[in-house]
Amino acid sequence: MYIMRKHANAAAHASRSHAPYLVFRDICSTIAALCRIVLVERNDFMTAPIRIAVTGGAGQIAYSLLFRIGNGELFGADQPVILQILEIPPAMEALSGVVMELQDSAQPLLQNIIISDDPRVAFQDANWAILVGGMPRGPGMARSDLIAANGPIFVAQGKALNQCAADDIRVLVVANPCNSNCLVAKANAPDIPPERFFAMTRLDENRAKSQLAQKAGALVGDISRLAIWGNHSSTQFPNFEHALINRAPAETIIDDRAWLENVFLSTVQERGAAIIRARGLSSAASAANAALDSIRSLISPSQPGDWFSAAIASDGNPYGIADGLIYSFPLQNGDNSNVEIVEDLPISDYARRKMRASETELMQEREAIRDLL
Ligand code: NAX
Repeated sequence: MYIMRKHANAAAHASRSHAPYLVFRDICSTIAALCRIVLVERNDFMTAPIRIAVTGGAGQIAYSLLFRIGNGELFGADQPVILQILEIPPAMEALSGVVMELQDSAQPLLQNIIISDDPRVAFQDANWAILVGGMPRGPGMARSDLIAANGPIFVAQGKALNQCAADDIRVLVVANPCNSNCLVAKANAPDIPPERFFAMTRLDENRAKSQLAQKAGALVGDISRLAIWGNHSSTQFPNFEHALINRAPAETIIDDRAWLENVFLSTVQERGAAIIRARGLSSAASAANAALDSIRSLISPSQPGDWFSAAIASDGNPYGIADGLIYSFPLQNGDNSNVEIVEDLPISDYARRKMRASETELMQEREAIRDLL
């Protein structure tokens, strides 16, 4: 009896002495469950950020571009980004004002903003570099002078990319002359695979689509297969011969070859100058828009049967354009961001002459920067 009572007392004592522990355990497991819910809900924001270096951050294109990257337009609404912005010392104060505005935009995806006048800082671990900064073309400055003035900038930036960028770095050159600047950057970054370098001709493509759509009374979304061939300059060739309007050959809808060869071509080729005349400033919002379009096309599969334009290394291209240039071609993107030139397109004698004229110009530009390659 004593023994039984002793056991009963011991059991009662034991359950009494465990009670605080059990309560504590329940509280802990509830907290753990709540933490798990919070962590799952925050999972999107735990994705590693993409680092995007943008040069020329105090300039007018960047003023549109940076904010659109920060709000998720480029890499999506769940992808955090870090902006790494490069400027030259005289423009750092202006850049600090842009940074204040980026901060004041309170964009949840924009995790950090790094600014520097040293390309090695701005390109550190960058996954993308959008090279917008460069010396502008001054009054009376020949194109060859501009090429010579900008070349050294892209030597330094190519070397810094080679040294500091992330293994998956991809580079879009916007600053003019963008094809040759891209060639210089690529040549000075020997450890980065050449197929990671692009120069922007997407603004020309967008301009060309808009002109065709207006002439045909169609929507820009109805225009497909319209690529820019060659240089981002007045020798560029917006090849209307492959273009479709609502899936029909453009020439069957716009039955006016003289308009296509003359008005259309020169309007697209001279559009930048027309905007400067009208606005007193060069294209900025449309250029930033085209940079976003370019990168989106480079990171996502192309629409079946359609293509887009960017200038890439011409080495081994299927259209007989000389190797060793950065030349704009129609491109398609496969499932794994595997960007390739569209092959087997018919090239008329007329198109061949236009393609050759732009190739010749690019070879002349290359001669002007031979010592930087
Ligand atoms: P801005 O003159 O407004 O801005 C250029 C910025 O680059 C300036 O803030 C300047 O301080 C900075 N900069 C100069 N040298 C630099 C360097 N070494 N490192 C970093 N930053 C440097 O020009 P914006 O209107 O923004 O145009 C920028 C470039 O885009 C120009 O070269 C322009 O010709 C070119 N464009 C290219 C287009 C294309 O389709 N590929 C179209 C639009 C534009 O014309």
